[in-house]
This record gives sequence, structure tokens and C-alpha cells, in this order.
Amino acid sequence: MAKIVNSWNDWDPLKRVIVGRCDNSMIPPEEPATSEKVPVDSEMRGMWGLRPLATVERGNECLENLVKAVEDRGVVVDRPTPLQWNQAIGTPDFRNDSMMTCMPPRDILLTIGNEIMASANSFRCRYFEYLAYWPLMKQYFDEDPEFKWTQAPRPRLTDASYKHNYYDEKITLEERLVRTANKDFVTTEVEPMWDAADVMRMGKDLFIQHGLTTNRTAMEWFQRYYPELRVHAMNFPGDPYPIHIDATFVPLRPGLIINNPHRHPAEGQLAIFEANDWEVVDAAQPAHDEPPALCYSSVWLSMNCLVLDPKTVIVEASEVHQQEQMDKLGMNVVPVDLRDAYPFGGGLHCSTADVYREGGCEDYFP
Ligand code: DAV
Repeated sequence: MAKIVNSWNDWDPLKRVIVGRCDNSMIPPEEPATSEKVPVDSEMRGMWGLRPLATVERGNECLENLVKAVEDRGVVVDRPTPLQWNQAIGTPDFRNDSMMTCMPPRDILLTIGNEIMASANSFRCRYFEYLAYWPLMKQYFDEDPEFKWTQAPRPRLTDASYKHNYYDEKITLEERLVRTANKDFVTTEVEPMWDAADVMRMGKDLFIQHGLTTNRTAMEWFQRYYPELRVHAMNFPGDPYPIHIDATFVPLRPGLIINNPHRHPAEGQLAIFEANDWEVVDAAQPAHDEPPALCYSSVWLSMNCLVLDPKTVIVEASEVHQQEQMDKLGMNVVPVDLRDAYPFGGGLHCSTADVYREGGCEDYFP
């Protein structure tokens, strides 16, 4: 029996990782939580159904590039088992005409020490996505006697979980920014809701983005579930669509974070980093003016990198400015062509979930 699951942060030497799959991916129908995520001028508005097969095949090719790059460096790779995501789903509380995908795993699985917890996502279309990872969770459970296989409290996602008429076709970018600044998001506080990609793990500290996908009740829940850890809420007032912390505030190694220059933390939230002599530098500009077609995320997936160890980082192959900056910051850069996987939910960090990194639970903010 071996130790299979262990990870406390995003930079210790990576030994085992889950990489998502694009098979059967859907553009989900609109629902109370997701109408917020699709910009009004996006070509994806009002469109739903299976993603075109050629894009699925190309997305999978990109993920294979990532698999090969990490396997070449001795990392063990596990893959989820996709479901037929086009099936309609229902619970006693809601119905939805389809599911979405098993990309990206980072949104669904949160690894803290020897525990992997499936999240409490606010999108109805993602309610059953965890099932794609259950075969792996069972395998880890059988092979690692210390592995804790956990599911966060399942949200009900009734209409009470969302603000109604929050979404309005006519809302301007400025009005969106005012909402972000006022911490006024589409989700209510009737139950904990969170995406794992909103949680930045730093040993004894969890920094959790409060935004469209994660609410304050989730943070209170985390603090009670992990009394030995410290939970910090983070807000990024410059982000009109605050979803997931990993294209906004990204640690490369202890003491160094790259920060999206349009999304600086709210007043007072940098203090803990400054007090502990962390360097927070603005990330380089993305190499692209637009995300690829049918993509939910912004061009800032440029900074959504996968750190292999405190000196080595995988950066998307076309993101030349980000690569150059990483190099100047003293990192060895491994470029991987992944851009055509972006439409399936994200970049290099998003496309993965940690299973094993060396190292334990350190206190970086004593
Ligand atoms: O900038 O669109 C994307 C994060 C995906 N996990 C953005 C955030």
C-alpha cells in the first residue's frame, strides 16, 4: 500500500496529476448561474448543444501534449472517465437539459493534504460532473490507506440559490465592475457553493475568491471544516466576470505571485503577503487579443500555468510574453501547445488536478 494522495500547494514537486478529457463536451443551456458567465457579445449566447467533434478531437490532442510533457518529466498521469454529458438531469429541486464536460478537473476536485474533496458547484449543469472522477477516487481509496475521499455538502440549487433578474442584457461593463466592487454576485447565501478553482492552497492558508462561482457561506463552511487552516476571502474589483482565482492571482513558488494587472486584490487583502515579504508582480500581457472561438474564459489564461516544481513551470506555447517573464523570474519554462483546449474550460492549471506533490503543510505566513 502506497501513499498516493498528498498536496498542500501549487508549487511543490509534482509527482501525480489528473488531466481532463474533452470527450462528449457540451455547451450547456443557459441557467440562473451561467447566464452571468457568457458575455453579452459572445457568439455563445443563446447557443447550446454538443461541441463540434473536430474541436473535441483537437482539444484532446492538446491535452495529450500536456500528458506527454509531464510524463516525460516523471509525473504519473490519471484520466477521468467521461459520461454522456448530453443527458438531461434532474434532482428533487431542479431539472437541466444537459450536463457539460469533464474539463476542467481543477473546478471539481480540491486536494488538501491526503484528502480530495469534490466541490459544491453553483452551475446546475456541473452537478454530476464528479462522477467522471469516481473511478479514480475508488482506485486511490483502494491503494492508499490514508486517502480521504470526500464530497462537500451538495447544494440544492433551487431558485433560492440565485438572484433573479441579476442578469440583464443591457448591463454595461462599468455596471458589472460596480457589482464586483460591491461584492454583488449572482449567487445568494442560502447554502455553501464553490468551485475548487476559486481556492488557492498555500499550506496552512487557503485564499478563496469570492465571485460568481463561490459565495461567502462557502468560506465560513471551509473555516469550520478545516479549523487548523486559515481561510482568507479575496476579491478582485477589476474583474467584471470574477470566476476562478487561477487566471488572476497565481503563485510560482514560496514568496512569489504573478497578479493579473487588471485584477488587483481589494483594499487590505495584500497586507498579509506584504507583511511576509512576498513579491506580487504584475503578469505579462497575453499574446492574444481574443480568446479562441467558443471559449468562456478571457485571454488571461496566458497566466494559467502549471508549476512542476519551484523552478519549473509549464506555460502555453503561444504565450511568448508570459514565457519571457517567467524566464526573467528565474523559472525554467516548458512550453506546451494547449490553446485549442481553452474552449473546454481553461488553461494548463485548470486542465489538471493535483494528486501528489512532495512536501507537507507549511506555514508561509507566520
Ligand atoms: O480570466 O476568464 C478563467 C479561469 C478558468 N478556470 C478568466 C478566468
